[in-house]
Amino acid sequence: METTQQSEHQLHSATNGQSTPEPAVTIPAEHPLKTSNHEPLTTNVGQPIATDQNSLRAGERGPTLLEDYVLREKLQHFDHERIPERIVHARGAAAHGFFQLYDSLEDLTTAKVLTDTSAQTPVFVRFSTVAGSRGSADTARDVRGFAVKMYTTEGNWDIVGNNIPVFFIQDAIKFPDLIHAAKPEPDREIPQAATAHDTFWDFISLTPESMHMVMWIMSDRTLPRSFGMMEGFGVHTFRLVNAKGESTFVKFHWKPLLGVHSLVWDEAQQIAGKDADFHRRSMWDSIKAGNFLEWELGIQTLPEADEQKYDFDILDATKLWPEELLPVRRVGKMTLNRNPDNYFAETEQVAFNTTNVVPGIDFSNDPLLQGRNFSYLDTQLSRLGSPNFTELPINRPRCPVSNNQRDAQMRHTIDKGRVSYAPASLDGHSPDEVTPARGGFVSYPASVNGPKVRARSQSFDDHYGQAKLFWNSMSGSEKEHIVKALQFELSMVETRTVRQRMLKHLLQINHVLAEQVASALGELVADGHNPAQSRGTADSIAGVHLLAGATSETTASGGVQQSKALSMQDQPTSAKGRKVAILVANDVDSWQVATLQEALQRAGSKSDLVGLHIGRIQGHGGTLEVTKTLANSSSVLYDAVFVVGGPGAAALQHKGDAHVFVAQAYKHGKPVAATGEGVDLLTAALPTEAFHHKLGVIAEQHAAHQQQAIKQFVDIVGTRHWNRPDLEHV
Ligand code: HDD
Repeated sequence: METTQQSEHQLHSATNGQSTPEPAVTIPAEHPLKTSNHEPLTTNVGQPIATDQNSLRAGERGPTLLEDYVLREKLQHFDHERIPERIVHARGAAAHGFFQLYDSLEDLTTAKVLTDTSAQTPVFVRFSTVAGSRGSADTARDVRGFAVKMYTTEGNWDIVGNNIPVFFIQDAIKFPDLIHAAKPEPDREIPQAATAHDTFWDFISLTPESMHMVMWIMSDRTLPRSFGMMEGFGVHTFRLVNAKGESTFVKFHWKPLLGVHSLVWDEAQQIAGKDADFHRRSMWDSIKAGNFLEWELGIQTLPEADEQKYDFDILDATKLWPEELLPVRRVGKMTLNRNPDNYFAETEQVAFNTTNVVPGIDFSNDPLLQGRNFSYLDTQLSRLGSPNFTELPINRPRCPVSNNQRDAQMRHTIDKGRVSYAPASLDGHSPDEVTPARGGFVSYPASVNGPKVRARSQSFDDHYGQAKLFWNSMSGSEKEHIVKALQFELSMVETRTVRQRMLKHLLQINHVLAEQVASALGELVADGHNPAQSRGTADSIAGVHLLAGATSETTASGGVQQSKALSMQDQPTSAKGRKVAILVANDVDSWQVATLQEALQRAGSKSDLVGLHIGRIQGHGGTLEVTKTLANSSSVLYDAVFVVGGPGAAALQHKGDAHVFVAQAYKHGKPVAATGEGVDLLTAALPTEAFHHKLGVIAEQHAAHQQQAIKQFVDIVGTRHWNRPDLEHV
């Protein structure tokens, strides 16, 4: 039976032609839910089906009959199950939740969602990668989409953002070129979900405006640890408009309460093979376990009068507003607390649109935004097949909808009456326009004048200034990761002139950066030094120091030379939302396993017992339930590793897979701990320096101190240790 809060039909009677108009049936607050537990099996028109195991045929060994409408209906429906995947952001995962405002922003806007602190606004948020197909891996190096749909009382408000605050291009007319260059190359359909190929870097190296974005995508920001550990950005400058009709420019931010954290490239590549669903699984599991994902909504505001105040143009989507100039004010919190019921109906069919704004929120003239304002509706029409896609449960506003739009494919609403036009005087007449005083949307009356030109303002011309700001703001190890990412990506480019063109751009951003990248490409940078000889990267620690000191004078940044907000170095860390591998074997200390698991659970971490086989094993002091094996998991799927002591732990020392497990965790900067006999595995698998420096490696042989070791470990579960020596030799 259908469990539904929806009435039989959606009936609109505002245009009712009968003498007594019937009240409009309000749109259901939620979507119809259907479960199929022990219900009678039927055809799509409700005829009970007696057998679904065999088609209708002439004789048991004879041909299938055309008459078999049950077979035909089932196959026909199946044959049409797919819809076109999104041209970009095809791979995504989503969750439901709500937004709650802290303080009213009525001095800035009339939008009820930003003025009513008592309202809990339902939200649906979809995270995505950009370039890969629907079946590609979650951990590809890529920008992440961060699309928020708020079902406000004044209509749907979508912030269709990314986890990076700037974009590749300044004008939407370049978007198809950018995406064609990034997607698999058209003759060979290679590579999938990767920018490390010729066409991407060819386009980028010929598009200097992309250089700021290039620094972001080559940083660890494109390797998020989880969706809940990413920032979100509306990217463009929007407007807030208050009751007096005054406009304030605004940028929207989502700040994760868990802090911003990332994987490393080697790890991300391995995860793509070990668990291509790493991010969606992590979000699903967290929400299911009651560890909800939380962000604060932040706003940066700029008075209309200050539009031209800075040396960057606020209409240029390749520029951010440094938080040192315009601080982020946190105004509310979004919580994702419910997994979707059905991937296709919700996550696949959700349709975001940058034009979905509410009264009190308006657009700026950012040419990228203006183009997007055309593209999203257009794409939904081909993706979802009909202008009635707004009637799909996931897209339907939770406030009344009423207008004279009619018909088209798959119309669900049954509009009653004779009137579907305005003005109309027949009884029932058209829905009334809403005056601004009663909350009707009016566009901010910005003055516009100028000749019609296909040209960009000179104020968009600085392409390197904020790339330098981003570079300067990175810690030494963050810079090292950028260098390595560029070395990797450009070394995959087959065409030498493209690689060389990119080096010229990098040279404009920072000399040391360009030299270090050039060293991996066998190139000399412009001044003729052989970088491989002059500034080798063989000693990683020395390389990090060198990079930390390498800065460039910024421009287009309001004078800001370095911005703390751009680095992930000092982000809050905790065990919350993390996952720990506990390596076990027969006869390990069961009491210690239980103590550790409890401590981790209290701290908000999930843990798996990883052993030589799944199922029950006999621990020292009790049985243990092992859920993962060294063969079916890997340290890359965890944030930290603990090897539990006890007489049986010695067995792990002789397992190659166990060595690889802890050695890789060490290489990726993760906390590694062992107690009692478990320490032998660390001694065998890790370099001797690992213990001397105590850099996130806890080795506690004495039974009396094991409690203390567990506490220390839980405290650092969420921390990566980038300054470990000798990583290249692990
Ligand atoms: Fe876009 C999808 C974010 C520029 C055209 N975009 C899409 C999604 C996100 C973004 C998060 C996925 C929404 C979902 O989960 O369904 N896009 C951005 C950001 C941009 C941006 C932050 C720059 C600031 N996009 C952009 C431009 C254009 C598009 C300049 C075209 C002129 N984007 C699309 C699209 C998509 C899309 C083709 C594909 C699927 C969809 O819209 O629904 O229309």
